[in-house]
Amino acid sequence: TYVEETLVLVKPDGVARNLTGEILRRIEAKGYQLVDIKLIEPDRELLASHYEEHQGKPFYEPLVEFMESGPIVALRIAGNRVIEGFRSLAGTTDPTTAAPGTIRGDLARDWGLAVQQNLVHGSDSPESAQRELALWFG
Ligand code: DAT
Ligand code: MG
Repeated sequence: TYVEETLVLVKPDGVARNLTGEILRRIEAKGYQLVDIKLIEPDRELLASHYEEHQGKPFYEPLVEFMESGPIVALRIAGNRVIEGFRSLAGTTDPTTAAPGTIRGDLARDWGLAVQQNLVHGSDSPESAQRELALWFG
């Protein structure tokens, strides 16, 4: 086995729609361990650092504004290959085409609205996970 940790964020749409429990249920049902959890309203500095790879892209400003629009639940979870595994649970970035059975595919609404309203974030590599866990959990 290859136990690792990843950062999951329940984004403002997930918290506002009372989906935190459903998302955590799916994480626990998969067998991942909850290591830490907190409700947080991140400042722009934290968000800029979190999304630094996307700075300058056309969707960056709307993304950061959306992430500032309400509280976020940050989760530190552990498990065998959990970084890749959680992204598989989450589904692809665009909820419109995310597969059924995934968090985004089942629960993210297609309102013809923005792609950023896709309920969750999950780190995409061991390096990102380490960096993002330090940012959100210190
Ligand atoms: P992911 O969250 O699946 O890792 P990402 O890191 O490429 O996706 O992008 C970060 C977030 O930015 C993503 O959750 C939603 C938003 N986003 C990505 N691509 C977008 C696009 N083409 N238009 C609008 N928002 C986008
Ligand atoms: Mg990403």
